[in-house]
Amino acid sequence: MTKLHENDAGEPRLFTEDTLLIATHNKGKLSELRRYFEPMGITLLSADDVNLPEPEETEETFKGNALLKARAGAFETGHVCLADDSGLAVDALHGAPGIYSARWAVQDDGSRDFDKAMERIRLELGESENRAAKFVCAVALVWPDGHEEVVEGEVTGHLEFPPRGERGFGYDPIFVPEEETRTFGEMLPEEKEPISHRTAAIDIIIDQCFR
Ligand code: ITT
Repeated sequence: MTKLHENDAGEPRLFTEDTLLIATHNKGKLSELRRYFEPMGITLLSADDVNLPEPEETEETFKGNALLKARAGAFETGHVCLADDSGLAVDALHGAPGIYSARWAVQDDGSRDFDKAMERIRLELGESENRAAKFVCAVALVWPDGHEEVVEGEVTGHLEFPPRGERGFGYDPIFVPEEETRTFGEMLPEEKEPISHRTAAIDIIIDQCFR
């Protein structure tokens, strides 16, 4: 995994509050994010706990959308807010689905079907022999007074079809990280965690703001 783009906004601010709002509506992400912060004894609130509406993701980068979500959470609730914008970038598809990873799964009735999204990737890849892909994760931390931090991490690997494994979420069943033979979907949370894009980003934020 690679940790990218250390915060570019100057001196990082330390988190000294008791409560952190994690502004995600994605249960898979939430359970992974909780694992980092629970051992620190911080009171964690989820988007559901505070009935946080889902903002429209109008930015064109992972960092932009992570900031947009974290700002919305912090300004609406008055709590320091952490948000994650992530996705799968496939080399042969010029980085798609990328920031549209969640949107590729949305069905006509608004529900999400990742079996269909994974099948779309398989179809769009066609006969291409280039199966290289990476997961990217941007994490933003925003204070109610407007101070913000944003970082990014990634994990490179390749795609395999058909999907394998019942664990994880989203595109995990088709992604095989470098130096592995199993998909993320076949790994236990404690096996995915040390190598994941989310950990790469969170490690930087923890190092900068939760020391
Ligand atoms: P929030 O915006 O509420 O956090 P979301 O699911 O809409 O939830 P994103 O817009 O960041 O989040 O979409 C990211 C999508 O990329 C997500 O729905 C997953 O399908 C996929 N994704 C991100 N990280 C992943 C991971 O670790 N494993 C598998 N799929 C992942």
